[in-house]
Amino acid sequence: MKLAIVGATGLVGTELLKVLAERQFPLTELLPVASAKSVGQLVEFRGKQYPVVSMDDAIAARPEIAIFSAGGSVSKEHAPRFAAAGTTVIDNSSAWRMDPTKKLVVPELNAFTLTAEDKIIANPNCSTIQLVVALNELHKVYQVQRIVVSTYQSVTGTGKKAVDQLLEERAGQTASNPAYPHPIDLNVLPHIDVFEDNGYTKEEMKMVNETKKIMGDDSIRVTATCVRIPVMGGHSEALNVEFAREFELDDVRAILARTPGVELVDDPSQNRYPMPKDSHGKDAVLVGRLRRDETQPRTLNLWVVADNLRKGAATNAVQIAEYLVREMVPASH
Ligand code: 2RA
Repeated sequence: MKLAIVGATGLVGTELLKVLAERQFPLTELLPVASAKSVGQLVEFRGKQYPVVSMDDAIAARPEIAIFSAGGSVSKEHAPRFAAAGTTVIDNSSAWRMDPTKKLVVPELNAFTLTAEDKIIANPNCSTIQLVVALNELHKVYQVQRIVVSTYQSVTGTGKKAVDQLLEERAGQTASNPAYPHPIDLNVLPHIDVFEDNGYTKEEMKMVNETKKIMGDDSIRVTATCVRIPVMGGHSEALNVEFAREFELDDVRAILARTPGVELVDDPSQNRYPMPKDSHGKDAVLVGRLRRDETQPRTLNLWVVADNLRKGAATNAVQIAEYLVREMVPASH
């Protein structure tokens, strides 16, 4: 099984290698792909050094699977080239997510929809993944009608430049190469990605549109406020969810406890609730602060935290690859 990682030297690419090794993904040959200037650079994987190869060489090697985390323009240009060569692409960018011909997959919810015809598979946005994992089983029982979500997103979601800005500001320096238009340390920015004509940011509209596509229900009403906070890893979200059917909190708790991918962390009497620092290195989506919204019927408040580089990106992509190998062993080339 040959596997290409396009964007192998970025934050998510590095996390992908870590997760692939941890989960003992059955690859026999790794093809790290990065920018032309990185070709030849060595990438360590399971104690072995692999040279970064060019995009063309990776395509020519005809890997069974290629996982992309290299931005939308690189994916738009090169994912179809891999697909034409017979490779199945799993893409972390937003390039294909809302394309009606492409599947947007969170394995716990909809991996079963995949077929051998799907040669470009979209990995959802990190903040969307943790939301739909948390609501998956509750939706089946009570039918989600409306979601109001406010996010508190870590700087690792932006990338290394943002991490450097936070660290420099935290050290009392002015950021040498800022990722944000304002200081991020001791501050919060209600601005993730770019603003659209409707006054929402692209990040907020990703949550609105991707959630409905993954949950397979365009009637679900979603409104989002996405905020960047000075945290080094782990996205948090406050969800207010209105259901079609009435619920009992004890039943909600029991359903969350059996929801695939969820870890219930909810005991305020012991100050136990999900926090970003507790999500680091974990693949579970941590859920807590369960309480009824007393201001309107059939509505629940909950707090959802996940490692945005892992379940929010790398692990979700690897789980899709594992599904492909398990269910549809790609033709060996
Ligand atoms: C962010 N979700 O957190 C976006 C992209 N990873 O910046």
